[in-house]
Amino acid sequence: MFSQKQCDQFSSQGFVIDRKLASSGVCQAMLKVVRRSIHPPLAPVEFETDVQYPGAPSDRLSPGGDTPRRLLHAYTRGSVFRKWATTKAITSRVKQLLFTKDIAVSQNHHNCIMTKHPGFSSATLWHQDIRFWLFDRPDLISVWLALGTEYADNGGLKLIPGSHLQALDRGRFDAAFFLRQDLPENQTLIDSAVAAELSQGDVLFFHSDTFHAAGRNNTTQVKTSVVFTYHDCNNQPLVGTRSARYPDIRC
Ligand SMILES: O=C(O)CCC(=O)C(=O)O
Repeated sequence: MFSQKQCDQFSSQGFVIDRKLASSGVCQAMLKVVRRSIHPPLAPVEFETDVQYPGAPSDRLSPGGDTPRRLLHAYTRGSVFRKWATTKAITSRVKQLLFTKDIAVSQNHHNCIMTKHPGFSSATLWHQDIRFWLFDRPDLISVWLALGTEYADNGGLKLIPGSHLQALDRGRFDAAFFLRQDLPENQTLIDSAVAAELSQGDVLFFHSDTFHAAGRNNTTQVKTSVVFTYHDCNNQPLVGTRSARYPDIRC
């Protein structure tokens, strides 16, 4: 369980890191599945070219065009992922952060293995994960497990502490709901970001309203992380949206 201090940190900062929540054995078992799923990439996969974020190859035929960004549907890629997503070490913490006894893990969107490859990875601009979701309330928690070391230079996440509490006007975002970088008031916010430095087995819990971003992987090693998103069962995805496409798993 989280300590009161960790819960308070999540409330005020919008994120909290718990170190070494996943054992080396679990991480190795996941990495084994990932290695078998990359060459060739096993569907369903989101390629770097699909997102067209800064630095992504322009099309599938250009160099690096077949670089996977996300191995989708992690939950169904192996029992090690299902066990992880529903393990009490995670679900009890998410319940604490959401103040509920009844949660579900989504099988939609952030149910994936993030792979960030040297050479052809892209940068993710400043955003809130809620841009991907449509729920009764914007109150979801993403749980990010590092399967290796993560830091700014290999494309690790940066987060803006307390940004989940700020209500920004629509004009501060671009059409795709990324923070506009041409506005001085956004730059001030971005300047307050911190890097989430993670080691294998560390877990970052962050609120769907917390602004975060990540750079390209400038190293020679692939960076691999697993991410699942949870919500209170009283907070449901809107019918007919992609947030409701696949059934949630109660846990
Ligand atoms: O790894 C990245 O580039 C960022 C991923 C991210 O922010 C997301 O999937 O919401």
